[in-house]
Amino acid sequence: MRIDQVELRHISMPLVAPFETSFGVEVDRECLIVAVRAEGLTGWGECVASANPGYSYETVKTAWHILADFLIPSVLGRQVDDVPSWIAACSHVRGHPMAQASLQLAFWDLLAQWQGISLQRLLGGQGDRVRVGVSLGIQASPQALVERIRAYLAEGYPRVKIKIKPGKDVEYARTVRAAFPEILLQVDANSAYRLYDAPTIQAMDDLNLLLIEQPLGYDNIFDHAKLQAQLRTPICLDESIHSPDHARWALEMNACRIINIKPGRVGGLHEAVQIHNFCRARGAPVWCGGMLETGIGRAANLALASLPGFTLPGDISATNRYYHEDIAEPSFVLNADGTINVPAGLGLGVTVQPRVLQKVTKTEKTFRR
Ligand code: OSB
Ligand code: MG
Repeated sequence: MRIDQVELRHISMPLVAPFETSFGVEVDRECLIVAVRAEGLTGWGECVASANPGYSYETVKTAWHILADFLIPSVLGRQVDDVPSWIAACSHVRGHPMAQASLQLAFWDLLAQWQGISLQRLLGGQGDRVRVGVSLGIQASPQALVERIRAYLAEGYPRVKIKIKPGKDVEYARTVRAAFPEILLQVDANSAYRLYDAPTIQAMDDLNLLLIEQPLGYDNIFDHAKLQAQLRTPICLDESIHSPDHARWALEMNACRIINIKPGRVGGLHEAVQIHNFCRARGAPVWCGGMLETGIGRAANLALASLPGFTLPGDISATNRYYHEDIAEPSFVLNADGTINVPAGLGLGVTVQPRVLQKVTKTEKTFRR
């Protein structure tokens, strides 16, 4: 395939409700959308970098810079027929995994369409649906959190994740567990603690949590190994895993027992599959994390989460948990069995709606060869 044109857009989508984590509150989801055109086809990608560098050093503006000035010029006009060649063409850029992953996703979508198959099939996924959960932001009080969880359980979500931060942790988790003694429950600290906070983390060790996600520093695999040795509950790493090597280091160091795989955080779907394969061979469970994606990123996450090693429910909720109106159709709905269907159409299997896309676009630029 000869890459003819790339379009880059900075979009802003209003969330149905503000999403608060230990690093801040998001009211509108800002991200980048890329469209890569070749052979009369269009492949779509989403860059999950946010407006602020709270989750990752990457932001929509750093990703725009890396894409516009380095990555897009290195693929425009080129003949690229497989993922390894694409990665080789982009490998001169160090870091910036979210920028890399967005362009790589558009190429995966193109490649699947070119081959006349779904992204799920190209990735090696199986089955028509995946088990999912819901991730709740920090609420004003433990009781408010319990009520929101009650509503999501009534909708049919089979697994709940709550965000925690210092001062809104043990009491919140205990109240939720007391209200719902049987549910699949996990907590996510988004790097809000230090090793000397181990007693606070240990205070949640008897709550029968599925896992404790990223309690310590985003760049600190080492101290997670020290903390895991003091806990029965598995640690799951999110922010600390930026590449297949990080996943290997973390498991070999016993810094975690579970890995949250987000294609954007690890540089792309190719790297996500590599981490999945490595963890599966070691018997370590993985699950697909989320970044409040639009229908484009959500479709890709569903395809990825259908690989056999994704044995825990993903942070892939129904469209209406995030947005009143999405840029791609059809929207994703929760099935009665707590699953969401994996798109079966060509490529990503969703259709971008130009009218909605235009409405949410802040800036756009077209790159031609
Ligand atoms: O840490 O998993 C996280 C959203 C934005 C940034 C980081 C995280 C999250 C979520 C939301 O937990 C998951 C979702 O998309 O539903
Ligand atoms: Mg997380």
